[in-house]
Amino acid sequence: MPISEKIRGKFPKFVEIANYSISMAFDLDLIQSVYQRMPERVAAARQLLGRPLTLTEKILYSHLWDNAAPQSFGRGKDYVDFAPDRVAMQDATAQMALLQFMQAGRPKVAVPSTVHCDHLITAKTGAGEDLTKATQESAEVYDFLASVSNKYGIGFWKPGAGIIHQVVLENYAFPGGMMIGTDSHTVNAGGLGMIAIGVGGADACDVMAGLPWELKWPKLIGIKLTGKLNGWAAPKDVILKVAGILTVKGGTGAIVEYFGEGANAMSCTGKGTICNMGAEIGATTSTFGYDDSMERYLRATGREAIADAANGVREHLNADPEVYANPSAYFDEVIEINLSELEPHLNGPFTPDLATPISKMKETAAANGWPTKVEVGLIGSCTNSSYEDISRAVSLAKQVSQKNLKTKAEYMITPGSEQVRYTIERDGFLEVFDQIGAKVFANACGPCIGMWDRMGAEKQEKNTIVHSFNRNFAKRADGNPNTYAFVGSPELVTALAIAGDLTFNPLTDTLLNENGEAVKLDPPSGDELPTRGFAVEDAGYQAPAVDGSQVEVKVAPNSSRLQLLDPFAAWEGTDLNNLKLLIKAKGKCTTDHISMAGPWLKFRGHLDNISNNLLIGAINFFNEKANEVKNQLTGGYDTVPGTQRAYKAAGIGSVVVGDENYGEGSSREHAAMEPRHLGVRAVLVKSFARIHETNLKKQGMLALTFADKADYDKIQEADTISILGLTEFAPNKPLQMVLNHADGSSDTITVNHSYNDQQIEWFKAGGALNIIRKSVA
Ligand code: MIC
Ligand code: SF4
Repeated sequence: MPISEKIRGKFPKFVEIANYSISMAFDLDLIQSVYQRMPERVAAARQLLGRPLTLTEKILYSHLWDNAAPQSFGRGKDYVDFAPDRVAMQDATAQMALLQFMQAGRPKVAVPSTVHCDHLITAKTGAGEDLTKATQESAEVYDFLASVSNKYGIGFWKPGAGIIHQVVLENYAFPGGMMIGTDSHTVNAGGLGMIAIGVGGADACDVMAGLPWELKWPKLIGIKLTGKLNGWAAPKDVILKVAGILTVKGGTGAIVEYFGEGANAMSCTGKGTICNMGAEIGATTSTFGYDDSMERYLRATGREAIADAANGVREHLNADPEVYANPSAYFDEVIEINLSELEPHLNGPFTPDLATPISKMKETAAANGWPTKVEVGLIGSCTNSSYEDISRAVSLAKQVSQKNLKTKAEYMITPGSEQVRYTIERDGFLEVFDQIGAKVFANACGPCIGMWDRMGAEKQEKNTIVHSFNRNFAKRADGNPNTYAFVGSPELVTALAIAGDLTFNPLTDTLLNENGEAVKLDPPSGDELPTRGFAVEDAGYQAPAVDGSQVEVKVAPNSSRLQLLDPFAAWEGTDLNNLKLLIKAKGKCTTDHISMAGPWLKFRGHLDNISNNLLIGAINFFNEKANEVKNQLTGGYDTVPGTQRAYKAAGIGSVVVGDENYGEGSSREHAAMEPRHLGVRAVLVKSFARIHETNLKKQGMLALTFADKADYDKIQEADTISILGLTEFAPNKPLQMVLNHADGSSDTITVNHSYNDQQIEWFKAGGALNIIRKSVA
């Protein structure tokens, strides 16, 4: 079998096959029209504000929904309507987004949109077999997505074609554009100078239905990169360092704009890596100004016409020079990083912002008792699978035989797209990886999203892995809570896999080779872009029907994977009384805790079935256990979904209480729809992550925050709760919550919200979709 077939497998055939070649640029007309209107809009905004503009402001002002009324918007205050240029969805979130879109009653999507099948492929034996298995297992879901795409004019990327963000960067992202995507790492397209933002499916549904998209006008963080990356330092280390500085909450409500000589000296795909992982600091998105690296990347990926068009408006695709000269006058916060001095970092375990420079790993790991034997090194994912990343990793893999070394850890690769995979195979890189015993998985998320059938993971042994992905929350990759996952650049991950040791510092340390000699690894080197150009035989794209009106979308009524949606009930028009506390979650509660991925991904199109994972990862404050809460009806303890289903059956609503940055992580709206479906009425926390807060609002839930964070301590295990003030629910007007404790005492606390008038309408209607549905009917 040729290596490519072993590695890639065959693309399954769907409804209709259209040819795709890499010399084709999608949506050139759209891009040209964005560029055409940009100079005028930028000039108008500059005049309005009476000062030079950042790049972010230029892109935002060029994409206002009703351009007639630009104002000086309050950063972090004003909600503003935008008209994004396009929408991207991945299979795990597209199912819910499209189930909602089908209810909107529109014949076709209003803006160019795509679906990418990447999240549902389990990595086990290798790409070929894994892909075949996934297409069998998820045939129903893929058929659904393919036929909905075909019907509504959505471009469809088949399983195995690649990971959404890599495919978007290669095909759709363009400097100065604005897009939204149903995945938090949509921000990856900032590497090509876009404002690209992760959203829940309901937001995508609005934009595809031709409605405006709302965002709070962001604060702006400027990051000036001086110097030049060299030696072992990689673009990944920039964002690992930034995450260490800003933490998982530091970017909340902000757009991060990178600039400086260091930015210009970096590859476009490296910029993509930095923007991608900006999701891990909670940033709304990150972006870079248009430069030569982006032009080179556009040309290399067959988009010469877009590069030419962008060159025509180059000045508008960067901030005004005054901004770069005096950034602190224009950004709310400015951080400066000297790339010449940047050290490789490893972030983790269990959180992406715990940054340790590699030179400090020995002492830090010892002080914390982290296991230092590296069991597996994994490279790739949407974050780090560019040609440059792979070629630099290969330069290290080659040294294994050259220096008579032996790779100590297992080593795995998930290429980001078929185009990258095909090209790296052609250039002999896969063969080099093969020689060090690497396993090449399908062009898909795989281990990054817990779709990793890792042998022995069920034994839950304490162990360490290193990867070049972006998230490392507990259990994320292999379901084992005792896997310590560290995030690093593909180069460092490769070096650590060769060494088998987390504390190996390739800058200073040596390895003992098979002859017993101490050898040093040479620093990585590689090509930014393939010198022979990219190539691909079949990229895995399928264009939609020109007229999809006759296409039928089938959902079997007894399916366990797909379920058509019923509208949620509207608000009853009164205050809410007699609500039970479902859980008071302690500490970190990410979307992985609220609606776990991995084995649950298969239910992403079936709301009732996936609701059985509601909050099963959250830690109950009162007993420090996961998935064990007091059922106030029986007085006993039960699982979270079990308890909530009992409340639902009894017609009793409930409240979920959480800590800081609740809902951090993914864009998955299941984390909001599940509690809504099961009858939770309010989520009360110390603070929210942006996408999750919006998702809750969209689904007609109450997303509330403690006016006084110390009131978290007043919540008791068997509380019965009332929410007062809803009949006068208004922007900036807090609500009251009465906590009736089991001992007969009570506390009344003030709770804040960030609902604007429109969002209050969503709440009243029982969800935003009920409003769109009404406007169509
Ligand atoms: C992730 O990285 O967590 C995911 C899986 O890509 C999610 C989307 C999802 O939950 O489906 C994301 O980041 O939004
Ligand atoms: Fe897929 Fe991981 Fe990227 Fe999310 S972060 S899109 S799971 S590769």
